[in-house]
Amino acid sequence: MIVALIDSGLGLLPTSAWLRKLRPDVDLLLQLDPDGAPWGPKPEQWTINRVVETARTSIELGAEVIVIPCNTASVTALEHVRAEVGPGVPVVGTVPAIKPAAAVCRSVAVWATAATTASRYQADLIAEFGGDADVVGVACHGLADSIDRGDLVAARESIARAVEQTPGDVEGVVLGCTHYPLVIDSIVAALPDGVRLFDSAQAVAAQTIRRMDALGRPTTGNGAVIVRNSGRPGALPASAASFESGRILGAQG
Ligand code: DGN
Repeated sequence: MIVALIDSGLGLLPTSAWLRKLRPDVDLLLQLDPDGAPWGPKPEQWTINRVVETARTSIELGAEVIVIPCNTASVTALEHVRAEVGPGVPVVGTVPAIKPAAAVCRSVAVWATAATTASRYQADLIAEFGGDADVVGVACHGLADSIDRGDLVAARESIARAVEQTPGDVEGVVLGCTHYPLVIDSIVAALPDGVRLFDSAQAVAAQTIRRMDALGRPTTGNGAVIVRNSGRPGALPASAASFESGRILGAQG
């Protein structure tokens, strides 16, 4: 079974690594978009068109399950993708892990792209799952883009600006953009000791497995990884190797 993962860039790696760990033989189609990235600052309709088109191509290439391991694309385009592919193809989205963070922390900052931070979807998540916690959104301008470019210096500057906007008494930071776990060491180093981090990659991978199994078809494959950069067959960008992602890429095998 081929599972397609759609993101602007390297943000799909943490989720693909978990999928690979949980189901070593599943075939993964990684759809990256270097021509269109970053998606965070793009107009909503542009992102909807891009993600729907990529989902359509993924199915033409044999994907039976679509995963959108990207918060920006999920909060913007998830329902449009579901409408496009119909009920026979499971579409698994990603949203910031506000619920688990607010369950155990009194003060939570949600780091994400400008699009996710400004979205109605995130506001609704905070209203529904924020409970008694103080939950604030912090837009991390340029961080996903720096990660895709392999520019760790610029990434650390973005992280420093995010820390400045984060309340001093914060107990939990939600990594509400799937690129951010790729610079987890820099994020941990920039935050006060003891701040807990939350991200969605493992939960999204587990939900994907449930949806695969529910199809009732064989899920075994060859453990292949097929990379397409803006629709062109290709390799993972060289920057994938240059980040604090050794554990993540290592898990991917
Ligand atoms: N990885 C995407 C997310 O989770 O929002 C960010 C995409 C981008 O290009 N900014």
